[in-house]
Parts: sequence; C-alpha cells; structure tokens
Amino acid sequence: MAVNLPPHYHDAEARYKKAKTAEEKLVALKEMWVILPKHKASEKVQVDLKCRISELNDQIETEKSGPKKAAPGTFKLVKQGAGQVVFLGPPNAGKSSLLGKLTKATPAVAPYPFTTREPAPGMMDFEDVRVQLIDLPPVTADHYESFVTDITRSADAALLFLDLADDDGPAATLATVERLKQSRRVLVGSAAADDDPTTYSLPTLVVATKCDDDAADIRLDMAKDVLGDRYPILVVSAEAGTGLEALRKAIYERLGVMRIYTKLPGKPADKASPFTCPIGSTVGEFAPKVHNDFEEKLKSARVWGSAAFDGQTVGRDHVLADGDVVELAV
Ligand SMILES: Nc1nc2c(ncn2[C@@H]2O[C@H](COP(=O)(O)OP(=O)(O)OP(=O)(O)O)[C@@H](O)[C@H]2O)c(=O)[nH]1
Ligand SMILES: [Mg+2]
Repeated sequence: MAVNLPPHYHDAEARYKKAKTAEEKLVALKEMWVILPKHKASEKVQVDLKCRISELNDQIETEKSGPKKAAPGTFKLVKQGAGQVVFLGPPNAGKSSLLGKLTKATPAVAPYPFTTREPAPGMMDFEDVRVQLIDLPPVTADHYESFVTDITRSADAALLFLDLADDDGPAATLATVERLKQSRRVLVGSAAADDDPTTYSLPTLVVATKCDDDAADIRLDMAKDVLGDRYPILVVSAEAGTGLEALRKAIYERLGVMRIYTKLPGKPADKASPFTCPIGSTVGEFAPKVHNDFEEKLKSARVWGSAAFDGQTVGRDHVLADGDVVELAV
C-alpha cells in the first residue's frame, strides 16, 4: 500500500540523512515518527522507524556506558518457524527445564541460580507448525546481560516466568519486568496501542512453574494479587508434565499468526508445511512470503476456505483466514 507522506516528513528525513552524530540522527528520526500518519498503509514505515530509533537509543546508551569490554558475546539467532519466543524471568524459576520439555534442546538445569549464561534456542512443535523458543540467562534488578536487549528486539513474544516453589517468586517476577523496562522492553499482556517509539512492547504470557510444589496454590493467589490481570497466566510443572499441552497452544496463539497452505495449479495442496503470516493478512501481504517475486508480479489468486466458494479467484485485497489454501498466479 502506498503511503502519502507530508512534505515536512521529507524535510525531517533530509535532516536525518545529513546528521553526523547518533544524537542528531535520533532527533530527526523522532521528528519523522511524530509526523508520520499512523494507519495501516504506513505500518511498514512505522516498524522501520521504531527499529531505527530503538537501535540508535541502544547505540547511544552503549557509547555512554564507556569503552566496550572485551567483546561480550553478541548472539545472532536466525529466526526459524512461525515465530520467536524468548524466556524471561528470575533465576532458578525453571526456564531451562521447560525448554527441555517443550523442545529437543538439552540445556543445563541445576538447583541453584544463574546456571544459564547464554541464549539457548530450541524448536517447539505445535500441530503442523514449529515455534522457536529461546532460553535466556535470568534477569534481576542487578543481573542483566546486555545481549538480552538485542534478542528481545527481534522476538515476537515472551514467556515471563513465575516460580511457584519460591515465596519470593511474585516479587522476583516483578523485578524482571522492571529491569526490562529500564532497557525499554515493555512486557504487555494484550495488544495495547503502542505509541512510544523508544520502547519495544513484547506480547507476553506468564508461565507459573513448579505447580507440583505443596504451597503452589497459595503462591499463585499471591502472584495474582501482585500482577493483577496484566498477563494471561499458564500454570505448569516441567517435572510432573502438567499444563504443557495447553502452554504449547497458548504460545502459538500469542504469536497472532495464521496458517496458510499453498498449492500449484492442478496439484493437491501442500498440507505438510504451512506458511504463517499475521492474522488479518491479505493475499497481497501473504504472497511475498512464498516468493519475493510475488510482491510485484502477483496477478491473481485462487482461495479455498475463506473465499465465497472453493477455488474462487480473488484479488490482492482478499483477507485470508487460518487454514486457507491459496494458489498464486503471475
Ligand atoms: N519441583 C519442581 N522443580 C522444578 C521444576 N522445573 C524445574 N525445577 C527445578 O528448579 C531448579 C532450577 O531449574 P532450571 O531449569 O535450571 O531454572 P532456570 O530458570 O533455567 O535457572 P537459571 O538458568 O539459573 O536462571 C532445578 O533444580 C530444577 O530441577 C518443576 O516443574 N517442579
Ligand atoms: Mg537456566
């Protein structure tokens, strides 16, 4: 969709291009953000601006915090599957244990805090899709690995851990939320309007772990008092295997994506490996996922499922639904 940008947006963009320092660039980008009309047609530009503003903020912060320490690990995790979900929470809450239960990964698990030091990915199966889960070192008021800032920027959702075997569990979980906020990562329960370009909002589910503990119920009530209804809460036990299937489903649903199957003319649909795209995507938005060329060259599509009748020819603006089968034509 074309975006009509007001002339003073281009003036601000010119200032951005001329800017020499990160601070000057940031000022110009923030002006562009304020001027940019916020509607569906400008969504791509909004995301791009937010990314650049956040990166510059991080860059300025790192520069201010002094000379770089001997190359602390930067972790580039290639996104795979229907979405990327990061594990955030206090130490010893059972993050790595859960990763081991939901995926084939074999992270270190230990009965003491600060066991996990580096990001550890694993792929979780849910029906016919896969979701990438990333276990991270714990986040507390005093312990924060700087790479968490980068990894949370690229993630699609977060699991926030609550330890039901620890009396301090609710307070420790809140401390994680507050520490992330300091690094402009805001964990949100519902898709609230996100007007602040300097922060990243991550759709979040609370995972209350170790529900096999004798006093888990009492602590869960305490946690509900503290957290209110900010986040959906899923109660699990990695040890007893409780609640894991419901959690898989909730994680997939938190991603806000739908499954689309493709087919070639005259052939049956490929039901083995669906594509995924944001709920509400149109044919025109979905097509480039299959091949970049479709962005320009797509002429029409036939749709089975959400169309008025099976195999109906539809245009780029047809809104797809979960489970649709699509045949694309150039
Ligand atoms: N009772 C019980 N214990 C659990 C459960 N899940 C994990 N644990 C125990 O809790 C301890 C910490 O587990 P980890 O998975 O290492 O916790 P973590 O959150 O990854 O810890 P850090 O890496 O230090 O942040 C271990 O002793 C686990 O055996 C559970 O469902 N029930
Ligand atoms: Mg761990």
